[in-house]
Order: sequence, then C-alpha cells, then structure tokens
Amino acid sequence: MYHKFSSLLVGAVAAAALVGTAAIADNWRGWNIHVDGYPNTVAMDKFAELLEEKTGGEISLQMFHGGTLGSQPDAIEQLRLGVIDFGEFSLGPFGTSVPEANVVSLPFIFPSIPAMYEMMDGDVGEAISEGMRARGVEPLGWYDAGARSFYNSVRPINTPADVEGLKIRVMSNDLFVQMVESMDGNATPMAFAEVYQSIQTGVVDGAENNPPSYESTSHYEVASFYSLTEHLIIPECLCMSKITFDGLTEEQQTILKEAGANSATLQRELWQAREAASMEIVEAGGTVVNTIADKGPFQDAMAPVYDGFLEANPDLTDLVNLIRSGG
Ligand code: BDP
Repeated sequence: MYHKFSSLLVGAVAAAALVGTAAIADNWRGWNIHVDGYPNTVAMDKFAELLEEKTGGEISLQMFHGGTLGSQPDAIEQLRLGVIDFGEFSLGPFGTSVPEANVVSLPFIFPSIPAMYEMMDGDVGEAISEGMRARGVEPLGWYDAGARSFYNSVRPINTPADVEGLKIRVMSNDLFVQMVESMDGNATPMAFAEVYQSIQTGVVDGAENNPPSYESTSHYEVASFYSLTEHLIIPECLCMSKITFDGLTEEQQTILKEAGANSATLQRELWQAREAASMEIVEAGGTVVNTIADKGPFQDAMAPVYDGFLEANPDLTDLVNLIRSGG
C-alpha cells in the first residue's frame, strides 16, 4: 500500500515537472479596481481573451474586477510577491515602491496627453519599466488615465487660494499630500472604495480624478464642483508579477507582451470616447464644471513638490529633466 502510494506520488511529481517545463499557467489572478464597462476593465478582459486564444489555453486567467482583491497599495505588494499574478494599476500608488515610477506623479510633469503617450512608448517608459522590473514587476502595456482634476462639495476652484482649508482625499503617496498642502488644503490619503461615503458624510470635502473615475464611482453625486485643473497626468500599467513572468517560456513571454500591447491600444481608444461620455453624464447630473484658463498659478504653487522630490531623489534628476524637455 505504502509502495503503491509512493510510486503514485513519484509519478505525480514527475508529471508536475513535465507540466513545469511546458509552463502551463493555471488560473492567474488578475486585480482591477474598476467596474464593468470601464475602458480598463474591457481592455483587461481583451488581454485575457487574447492570451487564452494565443496560447491554446496554456494560460488561463481569472479576473477580479471592482477591487474585490483589496486596495491598490496592498495589491501592488501582493503583485510583487506573486500572490496576485497581474493587474492594471495607476503609477500613482506605485511611486512608494518604485522611485522611477514616482516621476509621473509630479504635478504638471507631462505637457499634454499626446506627449505622455509618446514618452511612455519611448525612453521614459523604458526607464520606468527598468525600475519596476528591479522591484518585481513586469510592465506589459501603458494605459491612459487622462488628466486628474479637483472636485468637491463646497465651491469651484479657480485659483490655488480656493483650495485653502478644503479636505481633499488623495491616492496613497506622499507627493499628493504635499501637492494639496502646497495650496494650504488638507490632504487625506484614502482607499478609492471609501471616497464616496467619505464625501457624503463630510469626512472629506472632495477628491481629484479623471472624468471616467469621477463619473463611474458616482462621486459627482456628492461633489458637484468639478474644476478642470488637470494637474496630474498619471499613466497606468497593465503589468505582471515578475515571479510569474520569469516562470514562463520565451514564447509565452512574447505572446504576453503582444497581448499587453494590443490591450493598451484598445484601452487608449476606448478611453477617449469614455472621457467625453463621462463629461456629458456628470453635466447632465448637475455637476458645475469650470475650466482654468491659466494654470500658471497652480504650477507655481505646486513647484515645491519638485524641490522636495529632487532633493530626496537626486539620481532621478535626469529622468525628470528628460520628461520636462519633451522626452
Ligand atoms: C483612478 C485610477 C485608479 C485609482 C483611482 C484612485 O484608475 O487606479 O485607484 O483613480 O483615485 O483614476 O484611487
């Protein structure tokens, strides 16, 4: 009996080893914070579909949309440890673990969205990718997240002085705290999932985000002043745990990179349409939108964020300058 069992076991181990060399990847867990129909969600589903198709089912993925696998900062740590295999993350919360990724969380660093695309698809994206790889993350594609602007329930923001005294939720990253404090606002880092209720109950007065997130979370229902400061252009990353990625064959890695690139192309197309649709929805819902003709005063007010960052990260001066000079 014992012998029979142990030979079965040996057989099973040998089979597992064989499977290992064929690099069958079973049921990868994928993290995503967004709801169904959101461009990033659709593009991630496309990624999964392409992978299963192109690998003939060798790789199968399980998507967890809507942040059901936990908050973004926790999920990033789990990705680095290989507990979560892949996901779609803002580079904002990545900054605390990957200094190179933090450069895109500096206010007003990219002059425009097209410039951001070009730089992320070139040397800037490569420098950030290297930093991510060194910390356990393999980027597969850059998604668009437009530009983030402030919204709140108290008053429109036209100048930095209008932010004074407002309690503003920010993503988990000290740079965003400094950014709000540079205008004498009170910054509260908080998980995305908690923002609606926190505005509703007055724990915070508002937050800042791009139109699709402001709309899809219904934050516009509780914070109806949306002021288009467009102070942050933070790309997002479809990325994998390097632990999972390194366990694959070269052929599988190539398929993954192609699927990542295709997914990013789709996401960028969907993003443009969703931004326009979201603006229509929030305006129809009663949001008071104001544009900012001259963003200079906001740039000036937030300038100290750069000083502190470069002092703490002198080795990233070249990367910051590369972006500011247009890549
Ligand atoms: C959205 C990002 C998402 C962030 C969220 C936030 O797509 O990754 O978690 O903002 O503000 O725009 O937390």
